[in-house]
This record gives sequence, structure tokens and C-alpha cells, in this order.
Amino acid sequence: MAEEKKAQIGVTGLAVMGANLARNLARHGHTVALHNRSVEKTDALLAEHGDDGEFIRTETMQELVDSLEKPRRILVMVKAGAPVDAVIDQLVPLLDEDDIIIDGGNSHYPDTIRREAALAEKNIHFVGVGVSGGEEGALNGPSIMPGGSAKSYESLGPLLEDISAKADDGTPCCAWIGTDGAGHFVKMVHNGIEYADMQVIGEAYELLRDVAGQEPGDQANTFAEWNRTELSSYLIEITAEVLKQVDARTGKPLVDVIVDAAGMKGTGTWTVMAALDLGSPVTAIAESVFARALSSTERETRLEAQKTLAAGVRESDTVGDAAFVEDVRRALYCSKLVAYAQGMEMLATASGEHNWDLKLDTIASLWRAGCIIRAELLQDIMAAYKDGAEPRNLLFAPVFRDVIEEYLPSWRRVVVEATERGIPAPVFSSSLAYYDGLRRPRLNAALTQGLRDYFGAHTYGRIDTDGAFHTLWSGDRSEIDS
Ligand code: NBP
Repeated sequence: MAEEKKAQIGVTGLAVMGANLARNLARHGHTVALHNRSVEKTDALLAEHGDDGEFIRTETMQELVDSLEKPRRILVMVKAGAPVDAVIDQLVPLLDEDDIIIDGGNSHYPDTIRREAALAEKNIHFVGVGVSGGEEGALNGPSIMPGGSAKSYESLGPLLEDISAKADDGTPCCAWIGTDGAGHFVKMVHNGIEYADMQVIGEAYELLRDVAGQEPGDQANTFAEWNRTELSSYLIEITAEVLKQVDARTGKPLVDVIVDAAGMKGTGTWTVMAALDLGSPVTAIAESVFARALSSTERETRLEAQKTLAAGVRESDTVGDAAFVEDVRRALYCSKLVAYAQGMEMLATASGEHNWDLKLDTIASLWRAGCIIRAELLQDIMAAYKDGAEPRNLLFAPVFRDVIEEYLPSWRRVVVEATERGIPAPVFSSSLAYYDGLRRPRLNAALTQGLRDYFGAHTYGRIDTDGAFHTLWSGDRSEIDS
């Protein structure tokens, strides 16, 4: 009797992401076993896209497990949170040692660390995989950031690399990131950088509009031009597309009829929370998350503020000259660089904290295609970290140091202009403050330390000798070495 055909991988959770990843795997010649809690999604996928490749239809977890080659590889694409634990609980009793459960959803990395540890005790591999690129990426090639054990990557890596996006040089945008939650952590920081990337574009848009007097149609041309400079990236490209869109209902630029309240799903907030825990100053990401909060949760307050709070601005004409537009472009580039530098610093700090040994050049290389923050800039970031080079800060890499030196006057002019006109540019200005904070020979932190010692005897260090010192601020002796 002929042996029943087995699948190389199973996918459970066939909503948009799972279905598209399953189709991508099948189109690359892998037989894919399909499973979904409610069988309708399985049948819908087979009815609409059954020709994409070889699929095995299953209805129960047992059927799914039985349909797979060993060691089994099961990609879980259900809603992040409790559903992932529910699916793991159903799978584990059915699996053998060395089988691999892959969580390709947007799980919070501490959950991934917890799940990996629990399954490792049963000798089952649990691999948290960051997948970026949305529905389209899942179908045609996402950027893939797998964590979990190095051993699991031997079996899983070739499949994931097959379906991943490919950079211009043909390299797959998929590589093993590091143990346990490393893949989901890196995906989370990717999303944080995405928030900042979108926010700096938004700040440039507002300045082009309200200072340079450009209407959305003109702005679309400006962004399309910028996309031919070192700013070239997916987000700049689609900014031009969004700005040139006309609303069919009113004939106005579509951007003008969209409510100015930005949504978020939580990965930006997670990034900032993790950064706070690590003491990592990701100011650009944090300001971006807060800017979205100000736009949406504070919407009612904003409406009242518009009527109540003074503007105190310098009234000025529009500055429609090309020089100002170029200043904005340069300020955008510098602020974006700071966001990436801070994100990479955060990864380096987390790598030490979790013993992940993250390879920053590899991570930058994975973001070159398939994901939302794909950009020319990543090529230079890769080069800056190449072969384990570790600039203390990405901004020290000569390629970035030199361009910032040239662009700084523009960056400062734009921040001043925005401030005087009352136009919020939180990431342009906080990134400049971060940059100046890095390069200042002395920070006002000295006074902070004095205050802390005054009210809480927290002690301070001295510039002329080692040790921790406390001053008896109102006593006879001015200082004691603690
Ligand atoms: P959803 O996040 O909308 O989840 C829907 C799927 O989860 C369905 O298959 C549903 O089964 C299943 N499910 C739920 Br809900 N509770 C379950 C449970 N207790 N047991 C078993 N299955 C359960 O799907 P998605 O938008 O395809 O996203 C999947 C993952 O990928 C998420 O973590 C998401 O954050 C992540 N992600 C999404 C995108 C994107 O662009 N959408 C991008 C990158 C990552 P049912 O059909 O029986 O209800």
C-alpha cells in the first residue's frame, strides 16, 4: 500500500496572515497541512487558493499532527495572547520530542520566553518568529525574525528562508536572531522604529504644509522627489501615494478628510516599556507613541485647548522656497537616523541583558526588504555594524557622522521655525536634544544629583576622585565619603 503523503509543515490559524503564509509555503513547493479552529476558514482557503500548491486538509489537532513529517513543524498563526497558550496546550500532548511549535504572531516577547522555557522541559522546541510585512508580505515574502534554539533553526530555517523577502543582492530577509524571545523582541523594536519613522514623516508633512504652504498634491511630488535621495524607503514612497489620493466623495485631498487620530495596536507601547526597563533612551520611539496618544485619546482635550489655550506664536508668512524644503528633508533624515540609532542601541542593551548575542548587521540586513521600514539607509547601517564592528553609537559611524555634520544647521533651523510657529515637531526636536545631550561635555545631571542627595541622601560621584559622597547640606561638615 502506498504511504500516505506527509506535509513538511502545518499551519493552524488561517485568518489573513496564516492563510497567506500557508499559500506562500505551498507556492514554494512545500506540502502544507491546514488547520483552523473553525473549519470554514480551512475550506475557504482551499476553495479559493487550493491551486497554489499541495495542501492537506485537516479538521482536528490530532489530524494536523498525524499529517506531518517528523520532526513536526507547526506554525501557529492565531491571535496573540491567550489563544496561543490555548493552542499550545492542545498540541503538546500530541507531540514528540524535537517537534517544533512556531509562533508567527505578534506575541509579547516575555510570553515567548516563558513558553520556550516551559516547552524546553518537554524537549519540544518553541520558536517565536517575528513576521513583518502585513498581509502582502506574508503572501509574497515577509521579513522574518526567528528566535528559539539554534537547533530548531537547522530544521526550520530553510523553509522560512524560502518564503522570506529577498534583498536586492538576493539574500533572504530571514536569519536566526537568538535564543527564546529574541525574534519577537527584535520584531517589537522594528515596530517601535516604524512608529518613529512614520512620526518624522508626519512632522515633515505638517511643516511643508503650514510653513512652506504646500498643498497635498505638491507634497506628493516633494515626497516622490525625496524618495530619490538617501531617504528612499517604502514609507516615503507610500507617503507620496497617500498624499496624492483624492477623496471620491468630496474631491478634496483624501488626507484632509481623514480624522487626525492615530491608532495603535500596542507594539510601540511594548517597545517603550521594555526600553524603560532597560534604561535605554529611545526618545524618538517614545515621543512617537505619545504623539499618537495625544492625537487620539486626548482628542476631546485638544478640541477644548484649541478654544482655550494661547498660541503665543510668531506670525510669519509661508516660507515656500526650495531652501526651506531642503532643510525639512535634512531634518527628517537626521531625526530618522537618531530613531534607528536609538533602536539599535536598545537591541544592543537587550542583547547583553538576555545573553542573545544579537548581530546588529544581520538584523539591519533582514529589514532591507519585505517589511514596513525597508529603506536605503539600512544598507549603511548594515555596513556600520559589519563583521561585529560595534560603534558605541550608530551616529559615530563615519558615514552618518559626516552627513549629520553637514545637515545640522538645517535641522536646528527647522526646529526653531517649528517652535516659533507653534507647530509640534516632537521627534525632530527631541532627537536634536538627544544628539546635543550626547555631545555636551557636561549635562545638567550634576544638579539633579545634588538635588537627589539633598532630599534623599542618594549620594553623588565627584569629578576629581572615585567614591560615593554625601553632603550634610545644612551641617558643619560639608561632605562625607559614604
Ligand atoms: P487574528 O489575529 O485576527 O486571529 C484570528 C485567528 O485566531 C483565527 O484563525 C481564529 O480562529 C484564531 N483563534 C482565536 Br481569535 N482564538 C483562538 C483559540 N482560542 N484557539 C484557536 N484559534 C483561535 O489573525 P491575523 O490577523 O491573521 O494575525 C495572526 C497573528 O499575526 C497575530 O498575532 C497578529 O498580531 C500577527 N500579525 C498580523 C499582521 C497583519 O497585518 N494582520 C501582521 C503581522 C503579524 P477562528 O477562525 O476559529 O476564529
